[in-house]
Amino acid sequence: MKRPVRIAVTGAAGGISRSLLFRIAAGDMFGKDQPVILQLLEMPECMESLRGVAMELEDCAFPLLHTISMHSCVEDGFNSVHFALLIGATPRGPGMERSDLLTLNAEIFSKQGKVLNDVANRDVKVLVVGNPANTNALIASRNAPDLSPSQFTALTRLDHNRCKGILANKTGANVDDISNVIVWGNHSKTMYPDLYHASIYAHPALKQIDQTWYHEHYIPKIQNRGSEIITAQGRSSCVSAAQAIIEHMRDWYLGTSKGEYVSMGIISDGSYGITPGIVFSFPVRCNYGRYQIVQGLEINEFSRNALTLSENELLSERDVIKNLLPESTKEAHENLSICLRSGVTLYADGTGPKDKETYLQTDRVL
Ligand code: NAX
Repeated sequence: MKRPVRIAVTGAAGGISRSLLFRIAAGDMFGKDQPVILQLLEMPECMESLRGVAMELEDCAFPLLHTISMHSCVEDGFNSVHFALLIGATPRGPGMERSDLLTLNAEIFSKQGKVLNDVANRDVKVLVVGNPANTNALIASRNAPDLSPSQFTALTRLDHNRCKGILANKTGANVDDISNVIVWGNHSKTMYPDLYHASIYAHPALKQIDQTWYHEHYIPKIQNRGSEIITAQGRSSCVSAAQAIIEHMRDWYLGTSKGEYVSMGIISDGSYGITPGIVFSFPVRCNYGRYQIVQGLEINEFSRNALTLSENELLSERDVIKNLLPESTKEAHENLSICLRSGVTLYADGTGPKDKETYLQTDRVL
């Protein structure tokens, strides 16, 4: 049996976690031979509810569930973790402006970034789910100077999966027969679901579907799917979000299927002309526990306009919280060329292999 890995989950008594935790404990995220230690974090007032979740986990008697611990203190909850799933966030309340939401959450995620920097395992892989996910991931990463920016990601896999599911339903194809859909940009209504590189039964998707349907129906449907679900069921997507979190982490850790792209919110290295240093969803392939942006895709004028719209939104989000972005980490976040292309994790403090060493010349993986 392998040694257990430590997984921190914030917002552990919330809607998404109630679907997610049971699947992690069942081995769906890291494999049926990987024991897990769950370090669950909640707000102090939710600890009793979290105790209920923990008792249910215990009662499932999952063979892979090594230990559960519960914390309202981040320093304890993040101690030595290999994976951190940052799901808990302040929801948008009545009368709250988007900028208020950004600021409130920025404070939570700057603190969490600092603590991860201090107490997490040096190779920790972080996924930010709590909204606004891209900007929260940026702020956590910028507050973790000793970790590589490439260790911080944001969830856009739910949007990616929505692209596949809705396309499969429309065309009658199986989800497995659809490849290489892409979600670019922010996890917000400006995200861009791109089918220009997608295929169905190994042939270009856009030759098999009506272009008007793609532009006028499909794109807005994906962009507004979250709101549509809230309107229909009175609460946001939890089960599908949990599935997306499982797949994001599993692919990052165990690798993507051969030839397949997935969408991940990652720190931009300037690929496709996107401002370096912001957290933007790109098509990536994963291998050896790392990801690499798929390069060389043609971006037509329609796509460029869509990418720019989402990029501009992320830049304006960054402006709102810029006082919480330490200057000391700016350079590491805007020059990722070594981290992203060389196949190494180069830490911001300069430790890690140097880019001139010969074994770095591989460009297989991030
Ligand atoms: P819930 O409101 O059901 O649960 C959130 C939980 O987080 C609550 O139990 C709360 O007490 C806890 N919490 C809040 N602040 C915390 C903190 N600082 N430390 C620890 N726990 C904290 O929300 P849920 O449906 O689980 O959604 C969680 C977040 O995911 C929301 O921000 C939501 O907007 C976001 N989503 C992001 C998605 C994405 O694709 N990036 C999709 C799903 C989801 O909408």
